[in-house]
Amino acid sequence: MSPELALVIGNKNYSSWSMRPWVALRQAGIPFREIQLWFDDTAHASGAEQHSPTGQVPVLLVDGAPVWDSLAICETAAELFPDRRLWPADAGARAHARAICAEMHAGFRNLRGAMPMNIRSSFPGKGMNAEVGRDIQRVSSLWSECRRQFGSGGPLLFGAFSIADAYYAPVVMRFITYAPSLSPAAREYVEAVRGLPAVAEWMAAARRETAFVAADEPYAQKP
Ligand SMILES: N[C@@H](CCC(=O)N[C@@H](CS)C(=O)NCC(=O)O)C(=O)O
Repeated sequence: MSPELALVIGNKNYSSWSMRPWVALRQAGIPFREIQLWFDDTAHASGAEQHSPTGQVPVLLVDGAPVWDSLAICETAAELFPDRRLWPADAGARAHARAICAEMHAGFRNLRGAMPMNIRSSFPGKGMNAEVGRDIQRVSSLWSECRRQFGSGGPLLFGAFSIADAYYAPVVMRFITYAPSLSPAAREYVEAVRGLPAVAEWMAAARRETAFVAADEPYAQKP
């Protein structure tokens, strides 16, 4: 019998780490209950310590037991639901997918810091500097490389949907908000991710949110 899953997340407009496992589970059709917590002005998810020893979101509760950290959550979901093929089936592609997820998980700090995820807003040109430009260049080249090597079966990084697409979905959101100039291949990938039903559902919910979190809003004043 499948375990009962509950995913604890933050604000859909801002919480890039929450978006990754939510999109992975939803796009794969894995049923889960959503528990949404709200960020305070410092972007702390109020009440998260009730669910996770880190006091952060996301957390997946598997029959009530917490699995924290977005990558651990995605790995756990892939193991619990092997038929959903959350990782590519081919071992070489799977290793590559894990490498680019780890790279996202541990890196791109300049991009993440200067262009915080803010789905409902539009800030073209904001946040750009030389270091951010280098991060964007690296994202763009790793996307192109995946598409070229592994993407022949569909429009996503490994053709069909995988955790890698969920992992880069918040970068896609940033590219829509801050509109940096992108290669045609990167623009095509942005459109493919935005068109995923789970991503569209998350974006629609993010746009309905009105909470303003000062720590995540370097380019706007509190209304
Ligand atoms: N490495 C963690 C990062 C989680 C994280 O930074 N979550 C943010 C929200 S997106 C958070 O809960 N921040 C509030 C805090 O640190 O108090 C993951 O991948 O899940």
